[in-house]
Amino acid sequence: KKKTEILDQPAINRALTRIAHEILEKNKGGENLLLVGIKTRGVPISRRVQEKIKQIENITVPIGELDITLYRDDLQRVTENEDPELIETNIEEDPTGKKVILVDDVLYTGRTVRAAMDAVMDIGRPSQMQLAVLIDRGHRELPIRADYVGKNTPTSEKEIIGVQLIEIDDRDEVSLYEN
Ligand code: 3GP
Ligand code: 5GP
Ligand code: MG
Repeated sequence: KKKTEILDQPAINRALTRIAHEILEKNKGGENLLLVGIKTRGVPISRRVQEKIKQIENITVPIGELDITLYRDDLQRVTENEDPELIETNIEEDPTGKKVILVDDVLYTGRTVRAAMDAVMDIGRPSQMQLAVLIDRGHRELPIRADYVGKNTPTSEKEIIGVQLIEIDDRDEVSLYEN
């Protein structure tokens, strides 16, 4: 397995700082936002963005979590006939009237994000939804795109992006793995 590093720790940090600024710019400040992290690694990413928004504008944006499990347990796509499934929702803030920003580590087919949008809309009616991802690896199967992207990383379908975050793993690193 060949490995190529895409983002190191400072690069991840800079990308998330930029995304925080872009969120504040696009939404003319941090009012009326709700960050929703998609488990597992979307959650620490959403917390980091929340912290950066706090540092920039001194506003604490509320945060929630969705657990959307993909394609059972192997990492290869078994999706041909299965979609990601909502396991658990933990969103204390009512999304109604808010601009909900979904946060995930990797955007691929878009099916996870579609499930996340459904889950949020089952709880309330956001005035708008936006999407922030650390990596967009292409291969969309739905008309979904991210509003905020850490890095666009075109991949083949056989390649896999490894995302490691210090909150979960032993370090911050994003790498491309090819067989
Ligand atoms: P995450 O929950 O932190 O996002 O899907 C479970 C985990 O497997 C994900 O972690 C993700 O990082 C990892 N993963 C790596 N490659 C793939 C892939 O191609 N598809 C899916 N669904 N997950 C992948
Ligand atoms: P999608 O539903 O868009 O196909 O896939 C998005 C979800 O699958 C993300 O939450 C992400 O965790 C996972 N995923 C898809 N491809 C990759 C990948 O190459 N690397 C990692 N780390 N996760 C991936
Ligand atoms: Mg993920």
